Amino acid sequence: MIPADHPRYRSLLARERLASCAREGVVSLEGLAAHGRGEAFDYLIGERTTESALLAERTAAAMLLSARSPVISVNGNTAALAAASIAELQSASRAGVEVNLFHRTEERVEKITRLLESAGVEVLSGRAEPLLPLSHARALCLREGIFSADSVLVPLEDGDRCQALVSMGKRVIAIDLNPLSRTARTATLTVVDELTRALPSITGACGEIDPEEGERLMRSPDNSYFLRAALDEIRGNLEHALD
Ligand code: PTJ
Repeated sequence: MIPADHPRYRSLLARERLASCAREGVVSLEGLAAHGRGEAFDYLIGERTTESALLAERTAAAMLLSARSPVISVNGNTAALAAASIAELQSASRAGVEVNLFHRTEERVEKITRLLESAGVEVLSGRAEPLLPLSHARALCLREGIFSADSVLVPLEDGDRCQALVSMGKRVIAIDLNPLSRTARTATLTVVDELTRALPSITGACGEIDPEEGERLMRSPDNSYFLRAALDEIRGNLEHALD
């Protein structure tokens, strides 16, 4: 039981949630390590949504709204931390939701699907086929889902798969606290923000953007602008860390 007045309450709650989902087999053990890396970068970024991340989130919303067939790719960590936010983003953006795992087992796909459905997500179903230009299970996805999508939102993606999606001509929106990761550098647009802050912000923007702003956002600065802005933010925070 985590005391609500603990200064790191939110962070401890997220850890407890991930640990319990790991025990249930929803989150992979590797997912716990990935979360730790995310926490470290969140510290450096100041555990808040920066101005440039906010612009990236509005741009992500514009990209989803203008997509012909947007899909949100959900892994274990995302389902554990943000199932309800995925449901809200799905209804605001009309995106399909596909469970797509790095450490894939059919049992985990099933458990994550059930968790998402209990939060109100409509999960794409069908037989996954090896359709991505990758070896092993990471190539698997749904023909009517990620394979046919023109835009894919990938929270916490692996760099290889992000690269594979981009090489297939898809617009890839990543959510990744590490602006130096291969995913962050490869994606069409990277939102450098924590998942549970980024998703509601993208959902909110979906409800606010009019077509004119949408078009303007689509001409937004390119991905390297957002990565540089995040690195500048981190540099500034480090310079003033002990002030
Ligand atoms: O559930 P599975 O089997 O699909 O596995 C998922 C993981 C996350 C294990 C898999 O995709 C993986 O190995 O990811 P990576 O390559 O470790 O990348 C995860 C990235 O997400 C890292 O750059 C972290 O900094 C970042 N990250 C971790 N937690 C968060 C985050 N970014 C935003 N919000 C977070 N909560």
